[in-house]
Amino acid sequence: ADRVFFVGGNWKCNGSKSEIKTLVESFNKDAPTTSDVEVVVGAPLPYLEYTRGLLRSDWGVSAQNCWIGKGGAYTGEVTADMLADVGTDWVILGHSERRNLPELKESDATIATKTVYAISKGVSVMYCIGELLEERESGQTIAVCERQLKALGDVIGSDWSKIVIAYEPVWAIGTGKVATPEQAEEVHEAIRKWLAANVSQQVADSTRILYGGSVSPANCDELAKKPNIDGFLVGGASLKPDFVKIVESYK
Ligand code: G2H
Repeated sequence: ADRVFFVGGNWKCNGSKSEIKTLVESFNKDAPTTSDVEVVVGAPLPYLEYTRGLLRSDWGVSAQNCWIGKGGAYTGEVTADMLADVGTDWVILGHSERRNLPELKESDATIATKTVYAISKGVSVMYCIGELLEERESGQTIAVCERQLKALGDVIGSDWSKIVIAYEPVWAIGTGKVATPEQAEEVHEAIRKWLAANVSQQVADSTRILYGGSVSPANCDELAKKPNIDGFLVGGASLKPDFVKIVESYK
């Protein structure tokens, strides 16, 4: 399949203007210029426009959340319209931290609604799914991922061209406990089968499925060899200059 390798950085709630400047300058200098990998960095909202202004033009900028629809009396929220207006190409939606933190607890339906609205405004979406440790241990991994995919499938229709799927097993996030290439590949293959059976073969063949959860320069090459792993969503390791090594795992 001719899926362009994709690497997303998710800075989460970290950074300052001076730290972003130093980091972005190293990315601009050290990373290869090639159409063989698509790279996007996810900055906190106050820094989106600042990051866009500094970052090399062949890399995209992503937000990490947005409101479910158009603007209005929603104190503290930010719309996809606003993201697009300040040059944000992508948004990460359904990250496990937003699904599971007790203060946030976003539902499958909320995340799916956000996704459809963001796409309608021209903002592409990294749609995150993945199981909790207890769900893996009770044999529910695939069922949980399918439930999270179905929430989107129910509302999005047949065009998935502005979506990449990020499979992030929650037990592997920020824990240093990366899924083995075999564990990740098994779920990625199931996701692609789900797309073929429930959307279309064309969408199954063309949609990038990323792995996320403790991806590092040391483990990315083995994961990237798997046929259904089309890239990564990288948290902690995207805050360091050697994120470039993960970008280079497309090779
Ligand atoms: C998973 C990932 C980035 P980390 O949340 O989305 O974070 O690479 O730090 O596990």
